[in-house]
Amino acid sequence: MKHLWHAAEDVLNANWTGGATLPSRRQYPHQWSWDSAFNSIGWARLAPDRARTELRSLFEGQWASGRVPQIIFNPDVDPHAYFPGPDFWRTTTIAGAPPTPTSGIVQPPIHARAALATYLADPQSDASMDFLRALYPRLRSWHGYLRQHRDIGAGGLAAIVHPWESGLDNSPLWDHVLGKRIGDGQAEDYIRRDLTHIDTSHRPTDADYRAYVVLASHYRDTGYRDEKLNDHRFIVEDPLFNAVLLDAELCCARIAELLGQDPRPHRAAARGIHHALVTRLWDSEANRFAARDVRTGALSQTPTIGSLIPLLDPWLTQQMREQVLRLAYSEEFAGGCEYPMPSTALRSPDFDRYRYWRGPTWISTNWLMWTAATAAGADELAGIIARASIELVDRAGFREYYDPLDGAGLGSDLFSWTAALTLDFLASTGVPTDTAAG
Ligand code: 9WN
Repeated sequence: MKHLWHAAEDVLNANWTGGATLPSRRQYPHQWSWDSAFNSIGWARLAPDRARTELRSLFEGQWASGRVPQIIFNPDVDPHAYFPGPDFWRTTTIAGAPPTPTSGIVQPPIHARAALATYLADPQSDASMDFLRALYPRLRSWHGYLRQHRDIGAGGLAAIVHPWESGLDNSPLWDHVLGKRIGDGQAEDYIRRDLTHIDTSHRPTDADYRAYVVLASHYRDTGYRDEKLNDHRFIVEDPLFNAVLLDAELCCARIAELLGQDPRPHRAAARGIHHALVTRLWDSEANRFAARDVRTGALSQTPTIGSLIPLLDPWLTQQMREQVLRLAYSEEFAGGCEYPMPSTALRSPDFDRYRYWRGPTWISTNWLMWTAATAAGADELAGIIARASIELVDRAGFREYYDPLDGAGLGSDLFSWTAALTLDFLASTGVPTDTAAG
């Protein structure tokens, strides 16, 4: 059996196109935004030049407004291999969008953290410094887009306007908003391509998928206009997205220092997000972070992995940090299953051990939670998460997600970010790679 490290390397190599890494060759044959960031964190451990190429190619798809799209379409792939494809989004007709077709929505801004990791993997080389210098203004404009154009609720947070923008697409967090505003709304004709290779019970229901299509086509038809509250049926301030943005600003502060530039605007931006996060998204009755429906101000009721990721915020009060950790260790998450961290609380009526983002454990959110726990000094939790992640991959291969109860692999296989982040877990935790069998 191959060693885990080499097996992960094989997955990344197999999904590498020469300029980017496909999340999975069959299910997701294009370049995805936050996948690219996670993948570059893995490439940084193997071949920093590929990590640089990955992030550079992603930012070639950036719009003039600073928007970094969720998908950069691969021109060599049949445009109907994935739905919604380039014909659906029609971005090349939008002023300021690149000539390469992209989607029109975004994903969580992990990129500054990925850029920093990429630089730090090879800090002595000119190529690495050139990379950082070239990417920094693009990162600034990306965060600027989110902070200015996406502060639709005018409270200092970046709102998402589609569940796919959360990265946790089918989370129960969105059920309430989708049900209320979309209901049985009519969608244009489409064929779901996401069920071709995956068990339907692991993917979103048809009703959820229809709601996604209704929302996306509406956003497209308004020309991807952001600011007007009434343009949107779905506007949510999500704790994971904003905690990641806060962290990204702090990473930019570090990047600015490395480049001899002023880090203070980034720290001030991070502070502002911190303030908004704790005043708008902390549910003081439930003692956890929640997503906020900007239209009504209502906070989401289901505890999810997103309730915990704001542990990334270094300025949380002691009381908030303790409450987050209590929930993380509880029977709802790490304390209630063999293979944490489940994406939805185990005792919630919304928990589904198989269905995408409604229960399964993902290596991407585990990596974020491990990063947050490590930064918060919660070493025991960080250790639990790292061990569970490595064990899952070791037992079930590089799957898209896993059953948190028995560790079975679900969704696509040979999945890139699972391989990439496994490399980072192995390298950071010092697990001997020659004993971890893959
Ligand atoms: C839509 C590529 C992406 C991830 C998302 C994950 C899934 C797409 C889909 O796959 O979403 O973006 O078709 O289901 O939810 O986080 O970036 O891996």
